[in-house]
Amino acid sequence: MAQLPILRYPDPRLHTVARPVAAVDERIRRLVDDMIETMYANEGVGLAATQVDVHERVIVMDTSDQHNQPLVLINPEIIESSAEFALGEEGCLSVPAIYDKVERHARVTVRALGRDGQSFELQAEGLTSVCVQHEMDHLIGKVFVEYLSNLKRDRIRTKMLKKTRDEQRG
Ligand code: GNR
Ligand code: NI
Repeated sequence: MAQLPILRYPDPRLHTVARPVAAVDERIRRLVDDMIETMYANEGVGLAATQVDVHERVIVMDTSDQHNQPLVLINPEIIESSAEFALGEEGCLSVPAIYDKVERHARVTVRALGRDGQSFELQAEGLTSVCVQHEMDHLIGKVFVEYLSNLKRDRIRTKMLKKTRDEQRG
């Protein structure tokens, strides 16, 4: 297993639309395992392949209390979403130290392939529902800050560019 570098906003590669996985083979299983390691190492509750610069429809998540129940969603599709919406605080490993509120469907039902290539359905609510929607947005090239006002997004962009520059200077 290996940790993968995470793209940081405003990297234009975060806006790439991922293509479906053609076959859940050894290459995809290795990607999944590396993504799980990367997610845990960075204390995230989810990670989309887009964030590690792989533009295929692969998500890993773990919203369990003990962080010991990794979920793998390959080629995920939302098959049902609640009419009810909920406002929740979000963060993103690609936009470190920035948190803001985003409105999402309160509940979603997702169909996906697991690490074994078998189709399954997930009924999600609470943080899991937020996380699935956040990760599926990454797969279509969308970062949560794009739901915020232009003013907030511009401030975040400037802050992130400075932070990245400062870190490179050391
Ligand atoms: O670790 C993460 N926490 C989080 C908190 C609230 C809503 C969404 C998330 S996802 C984020 C990890 C990440 O960036 N996934 O793409
Ligand atoms: Ni994210």
